[in-house]
Amino acid sequence: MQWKRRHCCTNIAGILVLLLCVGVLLFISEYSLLAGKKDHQVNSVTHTSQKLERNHSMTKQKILRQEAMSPFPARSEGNLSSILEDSSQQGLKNSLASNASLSEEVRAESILKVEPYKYIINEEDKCQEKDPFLVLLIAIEPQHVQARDAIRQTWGNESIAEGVGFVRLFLLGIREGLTTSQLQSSIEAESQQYHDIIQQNYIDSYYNLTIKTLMGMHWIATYCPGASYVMKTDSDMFINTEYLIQKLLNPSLPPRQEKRKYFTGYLMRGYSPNRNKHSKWYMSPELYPSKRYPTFCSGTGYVFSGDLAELIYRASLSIRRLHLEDVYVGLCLAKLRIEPVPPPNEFLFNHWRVSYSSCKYSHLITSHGFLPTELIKYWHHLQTNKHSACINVPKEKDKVRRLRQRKLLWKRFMA
Ligand SMILES: *[C@@H]1O[C@H](CO)[C@@H](O)[C@H](O)[C@H]1NC(C)=O
Ligand SMILES: *[C@@H]1O[C@H](CO)[C@@H](O)[C@H](O)[C@H]1NC(C)=O
Ligand SMILES: *[C@@H]1O[C@H](CO)[C@@H](O)[C@H](O)[C@H]1NC(C)=O
Ligand SMILES: *[C@@H]1O[C@H](CO)[C@@H](O)[C@H](O)[C@H]1NC(C)=O
Ligand SMILES: CC(=O)N[C@H]1CO[C@H](CO)[C@@H](O)[C@@H]1O
Repeated sequence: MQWKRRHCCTNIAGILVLLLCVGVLLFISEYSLLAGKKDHQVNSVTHTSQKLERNHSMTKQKILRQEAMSPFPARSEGNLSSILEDSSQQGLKNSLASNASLSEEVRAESILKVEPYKYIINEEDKCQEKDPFLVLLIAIEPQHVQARDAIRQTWGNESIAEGVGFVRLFLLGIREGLTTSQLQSSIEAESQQYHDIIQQNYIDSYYNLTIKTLMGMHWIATYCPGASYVMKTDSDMFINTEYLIQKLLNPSLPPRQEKRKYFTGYLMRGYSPNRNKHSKWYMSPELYPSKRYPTFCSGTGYVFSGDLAELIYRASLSIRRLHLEDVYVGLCLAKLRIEPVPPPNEFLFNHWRVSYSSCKYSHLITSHGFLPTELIKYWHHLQTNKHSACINVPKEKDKVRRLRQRKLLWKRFMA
């Protein structure tokens, strides 16, 4: 009797569980069908592109390596190029606006194809052993040896984040002039000593900075595609690399939580092209007819996830080259429909010089306009004071206030 009842009850319970399962299954399939329909287009594109980005297989690296050697970069690689082409129509509307027709873009691309810049100095094996967490790409003119030395001693010192994989690379073109060969041989000696220089054979000038940035993107995509993050910056910057690595990027997160298609820095939103011919930032209406630039990040220092290097480089193959490097990267991002994200707070990235205090400098990432000697001085001050950098700040404020009050009292008393 008891056995029977229990048996029948378990039977009923079993049936109920079964029904519940069927119901849940039906619900899930219905839901995913609906969701699938709604986001179908978006999903299929982002999904394939993500898959491609994560696949840093040897074959892909080989293709890119061949590209670095051959004068004509291989164009089609799986579906990445078709994705770019798909988005080009939309990207064009967003960024280049009316006058830059597709045929013009194709022309620009063919120009790029026939003028590849060969590596004169390269560090092909920099990432062979281990994928670095952060690669610093530092734009610098060949003759600025002192600045390179200051950076090696300060924010570019690889022992700042030895365990996590931190790579420093200086980006160089070549210099024209009488002393060229002498300079070149000293650069080669420097490269032998530090192994932190890459150089291509374009003339190193302000107007060629975009080429320099693209060299960096190409290098990451070709020789270091597994880098988690990349920062592109300049030689006259103060970079708090420790804060950048530990606080903004955080190497202790598991790889799955690392950011993808991430781009941040000092955001320049809604800027119009400068039409004053005497300005350093002049942009001719012929080159860029549109009234506004897409959102871009100041070239003084921007940070992005490693997956973007290849995407930006490939997007650049079909975007007419503009000399304003940061605007240009913004155009590539617009074409890829990737929006730069604001940093967690507005004080982190500065494209001007922030007045020095160890408290302020222990909580920022970039500050602009430093001579090599200043860099060394402030860096060492920050290193010795960073652990107690902000302790005395409120006290100092109090002191100033008390002094002011005393002065006021004194003035009243005297009056
Ligand atoms: C990566 O690419 C290789 C060859 O292109 C392929 O065999 C492999 O399945 C791909 N892996 C993933 C995860 O897509
Ligand atoms: C980098 O930092 C380490 C440790 O602080 C120091 O020993 C080394 O000399 C520094 N490297 C340079 C080039 O200054
Ligand atoms: C940029 O580099 C190329 C290649 O060396 C050179 O032909 C061109 O004149 C340079 N442009 C400027 C503005 O320096
Ligand atoms: C594009 O710009 C050129 C001058 O650079 C001009 O002659 C032409 O009419 C413009 N085309 C359109 C569609 O605005
Ligand atoms: C090489 C490769 O994977 N090509 C595929 C790209 O995507 C289209 C559909 O969009 C497929 O048909 C191709 O096979």
